[in-house]
Amino acid sequence: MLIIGIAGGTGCGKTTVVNQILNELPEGEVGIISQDSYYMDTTHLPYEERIKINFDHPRSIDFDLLGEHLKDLKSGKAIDQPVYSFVTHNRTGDTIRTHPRKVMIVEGILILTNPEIRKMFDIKIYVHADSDERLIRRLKRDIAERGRDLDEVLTRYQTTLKPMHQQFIEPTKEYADIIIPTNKYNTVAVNIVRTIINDKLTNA
Ligand code: UZR
Ligand code: MG
Repeated sequence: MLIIGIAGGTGCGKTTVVNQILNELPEGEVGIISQDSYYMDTTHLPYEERIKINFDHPRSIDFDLLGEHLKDLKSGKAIDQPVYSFVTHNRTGDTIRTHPRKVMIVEGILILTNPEIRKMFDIKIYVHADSDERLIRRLKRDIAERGRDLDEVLTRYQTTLKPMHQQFIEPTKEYADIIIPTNKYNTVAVNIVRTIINDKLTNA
């Protein structure tokens, strides 16, 4: 099994890169694990407390569970990936059965911050877009898809997203094997990644 970690700040284009890679590989050979599924269980907190959580800090992620799940997958076992709701800011209680695949992609802003998790990746990718690009994308997405308004998104960006990005996310670029620039749609870099994956798959 080949485990690929894909990190990068909010709005950098991780999801686009993941989809581009997926489209190029044989169906059924790739599985996806999203960091979102591994936000800590916050059932014990009331909603008013949950919305105050700093979701851009590494301690908001249940890396122990993610690590266990990656080990299980590596040893051929299926896992039950928790399903997360951005509306309630909590796990829904549902899970998705995720079966081991030849290639597993793990994506999320903070996934390269944890040393144990980093060790489990065969390929580490950091997706880079300029911070103004990322803010524009984040703004559009949060307004269109998550029911936030302009002021709310900008305030959160200044008070939380930007400082957490500088403190925790950007420094993990150093651990990356490959940095993909995505200020523009980037097919060349994705083709290179696909070639590496195919090469590993055929020589595995
Ligand atoms: P991407 N996030 C939420 O908005 N609500 C939650 O309940 C959990 C996470 C956001 C989080 C982070 N920050 O910036 C973003 N906030 O999801 C990461 N606030 O996701 O890489 O897709 O932008
Ligand atoms: Mg995303």
